Amino acid sequence: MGQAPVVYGQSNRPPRGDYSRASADYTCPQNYASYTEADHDTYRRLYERQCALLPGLASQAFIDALPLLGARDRIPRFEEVNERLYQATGWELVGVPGLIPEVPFFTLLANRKFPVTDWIRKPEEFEYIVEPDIFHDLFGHVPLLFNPVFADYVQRYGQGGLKAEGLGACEMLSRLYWYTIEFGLIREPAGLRAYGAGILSSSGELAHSVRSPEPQRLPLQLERTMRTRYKIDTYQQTYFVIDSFEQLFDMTAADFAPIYERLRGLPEFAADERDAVAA
Ligand code: HBI
Ligand code: FE
Repeated sequence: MGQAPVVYGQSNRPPRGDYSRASADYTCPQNYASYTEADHDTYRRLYERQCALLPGLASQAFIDALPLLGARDRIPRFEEVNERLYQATGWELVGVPGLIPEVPFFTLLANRKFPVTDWIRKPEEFEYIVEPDIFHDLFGHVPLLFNPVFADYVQRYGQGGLKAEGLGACEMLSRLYWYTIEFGLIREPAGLRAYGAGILSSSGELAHSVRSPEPQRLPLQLERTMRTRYKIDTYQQTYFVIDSFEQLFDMTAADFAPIYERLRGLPEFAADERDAVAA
């Protein structure tokens, strides 16, 4: 079978993944034997560094679930994580060669399958990589899929995505993904914490998102969030803050079609456009 490679954003480099291995739904088996000792060592070093940064910055729900990933010194086998994950919330990880088109992506989420890129960055990319690799997907996204409420939100997001596709509203809905699942902040009893995968898997943005005075932090509000553009290759200049994962889930109960209609006629906000009221 094999699929055409997919590239997002301004990247002009060919994507890293081997899309020729992907099935019609863009999934491919995790080729565990293909990982070198250098790959396992890169995973171990990324895991170790990121773990040391979590206290006081990462959501407690994330910190509590992280050990469920299993191995810290080697790349985990997806089927081993799935034994625990499927028991916990009915989700399972599926391998993908990298970023995949919107509809296959939404379809996987709607079926409680999370696409995890199956390759890892090179040692020289330790500090930063533009495309999501296995460390971003596994370390950043998977632990919170063990949280029942968050797991239900992600499935509902996928279902919403398939509807949005039919309404030409993918861009608006992808902003909700970006400002929650990728770069969301949450107010916990101990204070402001990060729960977005893009933050949790980044060595620099974790402290920046929670502590820096530079970015604005607004309460998550469906319409403001869906109208706010984002940048993919810098720290975020706006973060949206929730009070609980239940709030996220309850928000997706609404039918978004009338919201899309209303927003279509309104101007968008730049990623750094300030609001009078901050969170
Ligand atoms: N593909 N593998 C993968 N991972 C993602 O997070 C992803 C994707 N394709 C599309 C996409 N995210 C975004 O456009 C979402 O906002 C829909
Ligand atoms: Fe991601």
